[in-house]
Amino acid sequence: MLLESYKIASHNDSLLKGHENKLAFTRSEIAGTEEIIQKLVDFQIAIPSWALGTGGTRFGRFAGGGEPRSLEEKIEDVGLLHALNKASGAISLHIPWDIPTDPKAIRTLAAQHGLKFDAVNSNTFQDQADQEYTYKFGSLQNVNKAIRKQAIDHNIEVIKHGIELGSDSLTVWLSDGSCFPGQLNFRKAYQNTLESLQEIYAALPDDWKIFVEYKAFEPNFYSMTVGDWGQSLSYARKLGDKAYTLVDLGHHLPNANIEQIVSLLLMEEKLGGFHFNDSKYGDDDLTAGSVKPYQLFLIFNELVEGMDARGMNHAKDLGWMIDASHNVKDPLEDLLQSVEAIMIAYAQALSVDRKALEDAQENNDVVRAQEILQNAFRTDVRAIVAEARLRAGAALNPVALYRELKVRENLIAERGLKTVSTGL
Ligand code: LRH
Ligand code: MN
Repeated sequence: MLLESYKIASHNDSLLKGHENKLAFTRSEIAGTEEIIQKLVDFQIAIPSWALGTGGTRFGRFAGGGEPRSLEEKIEDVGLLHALNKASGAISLHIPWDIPTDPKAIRTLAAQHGLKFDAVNSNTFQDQADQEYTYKFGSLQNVNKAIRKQAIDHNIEVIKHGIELGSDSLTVWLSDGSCFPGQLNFRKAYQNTLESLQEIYAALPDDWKIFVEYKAFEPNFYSMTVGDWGQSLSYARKLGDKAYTLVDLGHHLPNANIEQIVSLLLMEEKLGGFHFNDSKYGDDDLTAGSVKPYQLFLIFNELVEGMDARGMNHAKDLGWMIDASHNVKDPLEDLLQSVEAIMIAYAQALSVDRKALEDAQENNDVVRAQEILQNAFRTDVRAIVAEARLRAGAALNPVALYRELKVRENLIAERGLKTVSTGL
C-alpha cells in the first residue's frame, strides 16, 4: 500500500502546534538537541522479513488478516513502515522463507520504497521438503560430515542470494545443541561447528561480514553449541576479521547483564550487531522496550560510550535489526512501536551528560552517577524523536496515522483474512 506524502503532511499539520510546544520544552531540558536530532535522522533499523505476519507458539496461532503472501508484499509492508517513520530503511531476509526468484526486480521494488537489504539469514534449524538429510541432531555440529556439508552449502547459497540483492552480511543462528546430558560431545560439536563456519567464512566476499548469533536455550534445552557471548566470541576470533558476534536481546539467561556484555564485545571489536526485542522470561520476541525499557536504555548508553571511545559511526558501523514475533498485536503496529522504543533509548543515551558521568565515576560518586543516568532515562525525548521524523518527511505519530488510514483494513480487503506470511 503506497502512502502519499500529502496524507503525511495533513496528519503532521494537525499535530504541529502541540509538537512544537513539546519540542521547545525539550530543547530547554537537553543540551545538544540539534546533534541528537541529526543522529536520529541517520539511524536506520532493519525490519525482519519473518515478522510481517502473525507469529504463534506451539499452543496456537491467531491470524490477524491481510498478511503478506509474497516477498514483494513483504517489501511493500516494510516500505509502508519506512514511509511512516523514515527509520526502517532496510529489510533483513530469511532463506528459504524469502527466496528472491527475480533478484533484479526485487532490488528495484525495494529501491522504489527506499529500502536496502540488511543481513541475510540462513536456516538450518528446519528441514525443507526437498532436503536429503535432516537437521534433527544439528547442522554444522552434526556428527555426520554429509549433513555438515549440506548445511555449509546452504549458507553459501544464502550468501549468493545476498550478493544479488546488495546485502553485505550473513547472520548464522544455529539451533544446534543437545537436550540431554551425554547426548553430545561438546568438544567435537565445537570443532565441527568451527570447521564448518570456516568453510562458510571462506565463501564470504571481501567486504562482507558474518554475524554469529548466540542463544542460551531453545529449541535445545540442555546445551546450545553457540550458547552465549563467550562461545560466539570464541568462534568469531578464530574465524577472522570478517566475523562478529550478534546480540539478540532475548537470547540470554535470566538476569544476564546484557549492557556489560555489549560493552565488552565492543571493546573486543567483535560486536557485529543486534536483534532488538524484549522478553520477561525466555526468547519471547516481544516489542522492544515493552518490558525492560531501562535495560534497552542502558544498552544504548554502553553503545554510545563504547562507539564514541572508538570513533565509530553510530549509523553505519553496527547491524541494527529487529527480531520479533507478534502473537496478539498487528505486526506492523508492533514494529512501529519497536522502532520508536529503540529511537527513544538511543536519544536518551545521546542526552547523557558524559563529562559529568565520567567525573562522578572517577570520584566514586555513586549517587551522582545514578542521578545523571536516570535523569537521561526520565527525560521525555519523544518530541526530538518525532522532530527527526518530521525532518525526514515522515509522520509525527506513525501508529496514529497507520490507524487513521485504516491500513490493516485495506490490507485485509486486498489480501484477505486468511493469508499466511512465511516466517515464524
Ligand atoms: C532464533 C532467532 C534467529 C532467527 C530466528 C527467526 O531464536 O532469533 O535470529 O533466525 O529467531
Ligand atoms: Mn534473532
